[in-house]
Amino acid sequence: MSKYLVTSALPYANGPIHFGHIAGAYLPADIFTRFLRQKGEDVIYICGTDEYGVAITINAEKAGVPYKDYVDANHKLIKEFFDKLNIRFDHFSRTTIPEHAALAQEFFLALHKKGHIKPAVEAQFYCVTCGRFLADRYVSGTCPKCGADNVRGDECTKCGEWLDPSKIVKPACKVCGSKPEIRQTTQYFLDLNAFAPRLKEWLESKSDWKANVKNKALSLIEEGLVQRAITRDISWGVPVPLEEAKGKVLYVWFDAPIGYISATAEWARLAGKPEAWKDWWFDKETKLVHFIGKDNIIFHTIVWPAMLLGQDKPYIIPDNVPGNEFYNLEGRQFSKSDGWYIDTADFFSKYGVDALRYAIASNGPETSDSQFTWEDFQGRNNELADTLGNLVNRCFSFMKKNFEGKIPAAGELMPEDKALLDSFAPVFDEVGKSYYSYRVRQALTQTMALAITANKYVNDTAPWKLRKTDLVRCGTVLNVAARAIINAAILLYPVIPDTALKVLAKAGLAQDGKAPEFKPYTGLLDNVALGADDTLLFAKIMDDQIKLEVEKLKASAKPD
Ligand code: B3M
Ligand code: ZN
Repeated sequence: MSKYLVTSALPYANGPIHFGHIAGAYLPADIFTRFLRQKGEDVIYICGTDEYGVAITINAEKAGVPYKDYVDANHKLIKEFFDKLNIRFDHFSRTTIPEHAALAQEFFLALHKKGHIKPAVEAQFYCVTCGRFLADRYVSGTCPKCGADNVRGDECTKCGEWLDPSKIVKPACKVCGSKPEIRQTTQYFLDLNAFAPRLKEWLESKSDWKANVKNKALSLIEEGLVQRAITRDISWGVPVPLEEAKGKVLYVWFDAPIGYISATAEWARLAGKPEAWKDWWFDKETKLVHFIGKDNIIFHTIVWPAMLLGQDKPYIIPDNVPGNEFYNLEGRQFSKSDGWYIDTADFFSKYGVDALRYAIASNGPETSDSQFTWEDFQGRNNELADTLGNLVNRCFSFMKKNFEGKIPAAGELMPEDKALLDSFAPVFDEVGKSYYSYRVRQALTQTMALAITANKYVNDTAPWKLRKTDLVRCGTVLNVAARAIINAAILLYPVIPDTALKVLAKAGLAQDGKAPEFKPYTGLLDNVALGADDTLLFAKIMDDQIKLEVEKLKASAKPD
């Protein structure tokens, strides 16, 4: 048994999140942890909202709402969205809790004491009209690295580069639009280069990482790590814990990853074991796994590990950083302000959560960008309806009608029965390997192959014909089909948990909401009473419905 501490990138408490975020950092982590629980591994899944930073202050100011009220409302909104999607954290915290600030300051001081953080005078944009330094996103312009227009000051959304806000080309104040001037201010800089050899060795030892993540991290080290300011002249954030730095706060990307630890500490405290977080963060056996989108790679593979290595306490560093590519909507980035989005309340009033989880998981941006299209969603939903849904429905309703609501006992097994039964164990092996190596798409292809085979088995053996000619054989076939259904449900649990539990309950194997063990089900099922629930698992989605959705999207879109 292994010990896993799984996290997803802390979403900014800055408005609703969308399916693109879900596909990148949340659903893959939820699937992974659900699978680990099925395997009986020791696992906790930790997340929370990232509540500081200029992305937030700008929007709160625009809305005319105090920062704290703004993040409170968004924290709630985001938490509800995760609940709706069945993303099940052990704890969902926030970076504005007091223990977070204390820990972030401790991190800063440890690095400062060792000489890894030093003050320096920096040239920074200052807006004369607004009367303030333009930290991070208060300035926008052209990316000095890739040339993309209209990028924010601290990170290029196009190439993912961590930018020095004073290096932006054609700068403009985000608030008033005027051209800022350069002024001097003292900031504190983290010397990443001091960690480069250790980071390089660590990264090179990771043979099981995704190539995109590992290569990106190594190439950043190759290019040479520059010192970066980790403090800002704004009022919203964790105060820099130095007498001489009054009025400055930590840069959000310095405090945010510490949120993984403070959230674990809060989880432990709320569970009445305030020291228990150390069993995870100080234990060399813990596998720390950070699920993120590709725009966060530098922070999780360079900055954050360096911050951990620079502490006096025995913190672990990441075991893996499964970074995903981007997930778009019909060829463009999801964007509510551009009118290019899906109204989630409306979506869930019409379509099921599991159909969405399945659609995203089977087409997730694991190795390259992918996208939600209405047509793809229809296809995936209908695929579930036609394979799993159809199989479950026709077998169980047939048993209800003809076998007094019980799974008939199996008689003598024919070669085709044995072939199907013998296929379960190898499928569990393959699918298990896929889940362990973050290949959800592959896991689903392997699982659905079993469902397709089982459907074909039922078509070929035609129990509805056997009922009139050979009732014992008919019962045997249904019994074997029921075992296939149960095994498919167990395999699909990480991706479509509610449906999987519903199927098991229909088969008379209710789990009380618990994750079914990830191993081939070998029970004989003779005369097991089926569950009472007769509802269909998935409703098919018709073409005209999809046409309407696409028209609605196009109508709400602002020009590209
Ligand atoms: N909030 C950025 C983002 O949502 C940031 C992640 C923090 S993870 C420590 O993309
Ligand atoms: Zn201005």
